Amino acid sequence: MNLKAAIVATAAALTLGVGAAGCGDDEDSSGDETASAEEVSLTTGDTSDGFAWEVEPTPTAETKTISYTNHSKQPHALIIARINEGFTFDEAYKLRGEKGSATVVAESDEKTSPKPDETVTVDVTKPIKPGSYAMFCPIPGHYQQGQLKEFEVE
Ligand SMILES: [Cu+2]
Repeated sequence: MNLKAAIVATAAALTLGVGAAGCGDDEDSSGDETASAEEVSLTTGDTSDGFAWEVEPTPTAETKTISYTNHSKQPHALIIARINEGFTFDEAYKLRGEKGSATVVAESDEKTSPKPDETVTVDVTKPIKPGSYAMFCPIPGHYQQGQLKEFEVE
């Protein structure tokens, strides 16, 4: 009886220990800012007043693919575009990237626009040259509710 209790307790402690170690490892790898940005993770989800939009790490000239996970209850899409000089992101969005306002470097299509609880891979199809970029969901109203990250590439 006592022995059995001890074994159960030991097993529980081991399980906890493994769990804690696993967590620590995850934090180490995701927090490594010097790691390659070849694959960028993008996670979206619903919040009380819009959408979450977590990008890790920030894309660089080396970025080749975006792993896009949708925890939201509705489908989403993705565009990464260089916003050309003389235009703000809002202006380029209204112009749909026309009139030289933006250059799309990655864009999800029917297959790579994630439905709820889906993870897809979106490829970068044009060189990410130095400049100002926006990474956003092009579905009307969505970037205004949080699905937007603006970043610079040196
Ligand atoms: Cu969206």
